[in-house]
Amino acid sequence: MKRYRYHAIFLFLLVISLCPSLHLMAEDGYRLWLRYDKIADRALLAKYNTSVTGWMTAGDSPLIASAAQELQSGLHGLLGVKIPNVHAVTSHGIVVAGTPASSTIISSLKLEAQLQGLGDAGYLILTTRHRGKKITAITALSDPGVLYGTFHFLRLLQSHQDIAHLAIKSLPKVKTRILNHWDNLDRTVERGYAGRSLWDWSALPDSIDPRYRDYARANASIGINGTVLTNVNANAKVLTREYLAKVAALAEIFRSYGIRVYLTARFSAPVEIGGLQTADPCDPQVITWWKNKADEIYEMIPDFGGFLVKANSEGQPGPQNYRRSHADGANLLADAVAPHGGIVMWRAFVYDKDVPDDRAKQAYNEFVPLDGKFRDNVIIQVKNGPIDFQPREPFHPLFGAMPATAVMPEFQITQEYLGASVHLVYLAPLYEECLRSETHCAGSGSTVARVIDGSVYPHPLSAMAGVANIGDVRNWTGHPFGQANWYAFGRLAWDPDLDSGAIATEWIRMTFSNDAAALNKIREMMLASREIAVQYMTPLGLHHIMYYGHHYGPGPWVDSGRQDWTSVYYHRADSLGLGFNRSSSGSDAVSQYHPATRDVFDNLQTCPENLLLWFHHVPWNYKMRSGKTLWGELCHQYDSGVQSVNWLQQQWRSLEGMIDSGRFSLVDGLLVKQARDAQIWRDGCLLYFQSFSRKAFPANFSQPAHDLAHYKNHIFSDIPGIE
Ligand code: GCW
Repeated sequence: MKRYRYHAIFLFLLVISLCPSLHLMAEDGYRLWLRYDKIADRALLAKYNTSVTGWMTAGDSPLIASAAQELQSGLHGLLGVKIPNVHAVTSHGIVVAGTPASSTIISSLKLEAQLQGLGDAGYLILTTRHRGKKITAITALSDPGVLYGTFHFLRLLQSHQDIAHLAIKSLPKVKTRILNHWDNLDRTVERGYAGRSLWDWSALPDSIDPRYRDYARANASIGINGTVLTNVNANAKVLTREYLAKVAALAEIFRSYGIRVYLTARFSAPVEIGGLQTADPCDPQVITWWKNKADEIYEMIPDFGGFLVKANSEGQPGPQNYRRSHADGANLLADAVAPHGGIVMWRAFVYDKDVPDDRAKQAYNEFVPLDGKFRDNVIIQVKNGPIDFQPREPFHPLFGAMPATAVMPEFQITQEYLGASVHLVYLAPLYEECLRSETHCAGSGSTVARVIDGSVYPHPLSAMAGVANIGDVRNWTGHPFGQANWYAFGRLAWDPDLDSGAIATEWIRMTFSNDAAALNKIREMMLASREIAVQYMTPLGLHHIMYYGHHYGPGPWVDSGRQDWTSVYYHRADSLGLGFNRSSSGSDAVSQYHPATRDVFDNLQTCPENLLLWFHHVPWNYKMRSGKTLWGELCHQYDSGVQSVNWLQQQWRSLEGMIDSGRFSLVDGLLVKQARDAQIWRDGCLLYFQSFSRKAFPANFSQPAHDLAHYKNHIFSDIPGIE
């Protein structure tokens, strides 16, 4: 008897371990927004089952193979039955994916006029007829377009949309939609909070982690078409032949998903790995070295995208080491990759502790005089704001200020200054705020989005970069809601005019639930979350007052070390008031904006209150629009931030049972930490600023539990990626 019992238990365990659907129930977040679980709504399922009875793809490229694989697994999963791969349209409901060149069915539809202008990535999804049979055509002028259209079509099913009468046309407004990985060759990730780097350099090129393909799939599903594999604080070793072979292996996989590989180029590489005495961009040997290096790379990776460079910034080498300009440096590399169609993304994130001027002004001062001096295959990569990925910054004044040069934005997806992978912060509203900002550079309507997509000043290149939040933890991003930031970045790079609420809706439907009650609650949380973080971290335009080094907790008291890395440099608290005077009576950073914007920021009365302390040093008793004094408003902002995190917690708890238990309890636990640390932000910052304002906390204000010294000594020892 006993023996049989053991057999039975063993058999049961074996079945469990082999049964895929039971694995899926575990819901560990690995599948991201591409879950393809069977649709539970029977009526909807019945409708879909008549609209989709078979599928076919045309063409034999790896991209089309990826589209076919996606249709096969996606339709099977969502509809709960195997949908046949057919070779002819003999019934209604066939999905036909291909280009007019690859598919006779598509070419017979005579879609030339509609396909015009779709370029190499746009697509159409049409409900139409072929020989009397109703079909869904997913078509484009190129194979990447077919793949993007396929993902869009599956998204419609995943998010329960009507697919009976489709007439969708979509094309990207930005050409290069690219992730920047700050991944080091030892698999540590700078500002990474989701485990180690995905790239297993020691195992490459011989072993290929299946995860590489899943990474590429996820990116392609949101339109991302490029990835910079290595940290901008670069290691020249990645440019050696040995490493290039590893890079080529990754490029091979990513190619099937339309993703090109890029590398960071360490400016001193000719010295470090080339044996030269100099890296001077005007030295003939250096020019030849880069040219040969580029030739070698393209011989191994024919579709290599190009280089991303951080030069003369935070200790990185660059052309200024040789008294040359950023244009000399960028053009050196641009000339090397130009014969192969490569590009150079040259970062404008430069500032120098020895330059006495306001750090916020330095990039503009450095780059505007170089406008027009860069090659056509150079694009200047500018952070969204003039300091450094803060919870709120005004848009960078370089947007719209270099009409003769292509300029691209760099957003941070990883939450360096926004709570790492612990705080629930949906970043699309931050990206959107920057993209919709009016630069006024060419009259009204010249928003940052219009500048970077080339509609204000046309250029051959356009691009948008996001610093990735991805690592090798099972759910990719640590915080389940970090996935939404990756998703939103891709969607906005495709179309910078998308609405952050609409993007959240798509993501929630695919990732968590199509149930209206759950959807609305989660969306409400997401859309409020960024402003909540601003409130408990850096309200009213405060910035860069994070803890020294790790940037997770508060550190307004940081006052030693390199001056432009201290907090006191940025908040300028004193007995009179608070804030950095960047108005015309101060550092005059305002004058880097177009006069229409400058005047608004310059005037205390018209400056938006959410940027007040960014641009002005404001007296403690200054009357805010709420009627409170600055001090009273500051207390109110920090306090409401904390209360709102408590609200986030309650909202989330009310979702129990509406979403799977795995992700429910993970987020629940993270919110506990977030609430605790938001309270530390509030109490630490207010106690510190109180030592300048010398004012009492408002009536009914809950007093900090400890004294200032306690907060100054708080160590955040349990934050992933932070020691
Ligand atoms: O925000 C700062 C970060 C650095 C980063 C740098 C940059 C990669 O603290 O870690 O270095 O910006 O963007 O170059």
